[in-house]
Amino acid sequence: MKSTAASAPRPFDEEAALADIARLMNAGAGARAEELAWTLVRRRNPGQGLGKRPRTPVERALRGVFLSHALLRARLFARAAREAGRALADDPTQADAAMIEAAALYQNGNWEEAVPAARRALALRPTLAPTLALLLQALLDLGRVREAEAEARGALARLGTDPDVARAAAGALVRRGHVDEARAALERLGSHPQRGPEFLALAAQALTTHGRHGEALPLYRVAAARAPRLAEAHAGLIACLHAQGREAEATQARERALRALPRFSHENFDFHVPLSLTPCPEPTPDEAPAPLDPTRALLVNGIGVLPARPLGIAQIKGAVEANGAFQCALVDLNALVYRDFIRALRQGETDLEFDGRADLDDAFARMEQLDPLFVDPEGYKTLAPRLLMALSLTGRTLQGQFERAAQGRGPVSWVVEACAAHLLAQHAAVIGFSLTFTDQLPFTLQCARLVKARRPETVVVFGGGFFKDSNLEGFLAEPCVDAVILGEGEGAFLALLEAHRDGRPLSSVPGVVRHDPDTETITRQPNTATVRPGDLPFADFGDTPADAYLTPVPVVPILSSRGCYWRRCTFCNHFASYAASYKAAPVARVVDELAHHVARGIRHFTFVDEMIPALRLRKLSEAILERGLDLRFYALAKPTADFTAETLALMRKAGCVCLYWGLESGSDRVLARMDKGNDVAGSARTLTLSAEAGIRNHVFLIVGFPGETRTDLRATLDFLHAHQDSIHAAVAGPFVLEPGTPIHAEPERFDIRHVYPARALCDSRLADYDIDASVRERLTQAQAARYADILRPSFFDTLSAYGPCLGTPRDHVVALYEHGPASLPPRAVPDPAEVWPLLEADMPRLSGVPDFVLTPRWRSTSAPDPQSPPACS
Ligand code: B12
Ligand code: SF4
Repeated sequence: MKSTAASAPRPFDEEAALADIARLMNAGAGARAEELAWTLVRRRNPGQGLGKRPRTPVERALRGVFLSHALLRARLFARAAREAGRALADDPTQADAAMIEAAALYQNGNWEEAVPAARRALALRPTLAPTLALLLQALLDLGRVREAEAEARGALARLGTDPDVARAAAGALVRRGHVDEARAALERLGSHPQRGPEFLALAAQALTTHGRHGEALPLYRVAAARAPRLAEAHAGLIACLHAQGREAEATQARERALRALPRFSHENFDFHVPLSLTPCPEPTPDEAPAPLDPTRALLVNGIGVLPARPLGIAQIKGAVEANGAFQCALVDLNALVYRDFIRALRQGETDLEFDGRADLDDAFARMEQLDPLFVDPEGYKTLAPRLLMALSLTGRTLQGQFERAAQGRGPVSWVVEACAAHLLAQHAAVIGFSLTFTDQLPFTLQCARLVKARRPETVVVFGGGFFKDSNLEGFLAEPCVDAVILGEGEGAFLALLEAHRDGRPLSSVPGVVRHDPDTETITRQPNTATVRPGDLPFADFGDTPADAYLTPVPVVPILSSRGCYWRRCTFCNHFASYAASYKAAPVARVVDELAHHVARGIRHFTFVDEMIPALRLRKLSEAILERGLDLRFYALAKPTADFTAETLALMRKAGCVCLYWGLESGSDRVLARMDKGNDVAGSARTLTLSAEAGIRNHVFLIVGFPGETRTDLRATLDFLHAHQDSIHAAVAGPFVLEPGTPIHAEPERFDIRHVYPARALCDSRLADYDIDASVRERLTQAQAARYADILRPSFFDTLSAYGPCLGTPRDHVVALYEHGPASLPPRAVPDPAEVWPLLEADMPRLSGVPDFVLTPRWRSTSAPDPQSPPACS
């Protein structure tokens, strides 16, 4: 008998075929790709009499849809857009091709061109909700807000009963602050037979963007009652109850959610923590709110992932208050909220229970007391992961909430609500939000929106290293943004406060970039208020909470120079921060600042200059010693040959316990391509001398620099192994292609065949790239990421006697190296030959810092829930 299994035709795999088409196109086998695409067309359209080849322009256009779709999925955006454009030339009525063209243009960063393409697609098929969403996003990101609003309103008027269209249009109106309009459009769909509850939850979410949690609550209640498995409704309900301080009810709501969705708490982590922020008293309807004080400003550091003393705003506070006319308070919300979360976790003050809470509390207590176990390498290896667990639990909880809200998938968190109330309670006329890290963006924007919604007369300004002069239009057009200040803030922020006090337009202030809503244009003032580091008042950390930075001793960052003296490394854009200049404060002035902090009880410092050259470190050390200051510090440096034994000995004597060296690679070929300015032999000499002087050497390394081969990588491992006695930790990560770097400007010079640009709000995202793989040994971007992941735990981390967590937070290093043992215990650094085969092994992604699988348990309540409506399905 014939086996039916053997004869049964294999099911056609469309997904695989699309991937094959992209691969063939990429390999230059266009004719075969076209054949395969035509096969797909024929399979999708049986019985239509389609021949072996497309015969008419309409048929060619159909084939073009599959070709361009395959390219879009393979992230070959420019080619996808071209292919879709060709299909449209063959058949101008081909809506799918128009949709793909718009998506590809948008993804490729061609936002301006994506707009007419999306309009063309929508003219062909008005119900293309993803294309409408893309059109609105592109218009908003380009700052063309009036057009965006008109498109959204037009779509609602024409197709407001189409759930997907309504969702896209209402999302744009929410972003523009038209909350009531969006709510009305969404609530209208609340009676939709299947998706009604989803729309009630969306209407509620819109209300929370303006802090109207009280009004959102009943909508969430109805949504959760009608659709008990709708996680967004439960999450929203809990967040609103938290925002109103109704903790017992929030606990009951969570219990209901958990009954309906057993994995609810894993995916919507939200536990309540008593925050020590000042609440802002709600004015009664007939009571006028207290007037804002025009001589008072706040400088706010938004919530991100790791508390560290915010130097930028401390510098601005020092400079503004030295002027005498204004009071400028620092509010490090990141530190304050982390501190409250961690305290609550340690003391069990939350409704969350998890294994190892006692160990966690013990680890923090030992850190705070500089316990011998904490500074001992073996002890640190046990305690640090517990500290990190608290950080990770807090960070993931908060970021998860902020990101869900940013993506329109959840309510604005009660934490944002509490932070905004804390800021408003201070009645400052101007609030300056600082952004250093990308991960601060979701929180900062949500918080600023709430502030502006409650007190529209507050001037809300943004600044910080995150902002570049590109893709700013959409951010500036946000209703909550009065201005962005680009570049150094000391002089510019003071000038802005003066302009506001004197009633002058903000657009006249140096460094200010603004969106004019009437003309929809951007006005820019060059930042002429730049500063000479030597003339600046000292950074003022007076308002920062002493106990919130997770270090056993207070550690203060110092910036002795701005920019980089070298400015040549081809992978780097740091030097662009200060208009590509290098400004160094006189050594005496830097030591004055150190002495100023020492007089206030600080002995531990981190020099956060991009790089300090050897001669300057020598002079700084001499001056510290002359002044008789007893301190400890680390700094960043380049392992050049001018670090002599004498210089390094002086540095050690002056308190330098650790240097972070930009070693980058153990291959001279790679170092030359980086234009690093030093070679492997010279680096080895410098590291040896530094270790002999008693300084601990931490090296930064890049895995997969474009054009780096496996041989080069192996040379790096061999170098580290051979010099392990003088290397005390290695911080290694895969190469990232950053806009603004020489490699990004000239990729082909670095064997990069194709860059996939990505444009994002305010900033360019890191770009993906393809390496020219004509040399087989070259590492691709994916290999670099994988190799870095494998080598971190198996090799790089073994160089640290304190284990993989050393450096998170990095400020630990100065205290550990001061109080830890004078000689470190031996480490087991494996022979590179042993770890090399791991690179080929088929293993899951690994991470050096342990990841925590949390098994939260919630305390339950037996109290009845008076507000709960009867559940119905
Ligand atoms: C010191 C530093 C750190 C410190 C802490 C910094 C801090 N304050 O929190 C430590 C060591 C902890 C650190 C860690 C990391 N860092 Co770091 N770090 C820096 C560094 C070298 C200097 C920052 C600094 O203090 N500069 C000095 C101050 C005076 O300048 P400033 O902050 O820009 O402030 C001035 C202006 O911007 C402006 N300004 C600032 N705020 C405001 C507000 C208003 C209203 C106004 C008007 C003006 C204004 O005025 C200020 C004075 O002139 C920068 C590189 C750089 N050149 O910026 C990278 C940098 C910020 N770090 C970076 C990264 C990637 C990291 C890490 C993720 C690295 C890693 N893989 O572990 C970690 C994680 C940190 C985290 N997410 O929590 C990236 C950030 C990229 C991004 N967009 O997110 C940077 C830009 C370096 C880079 N190009 O790669 N970092
Ligand atoms: S990597 Fe360091 S030394 Fe090189 S240009 Fe950048 S900041 Fe300067």
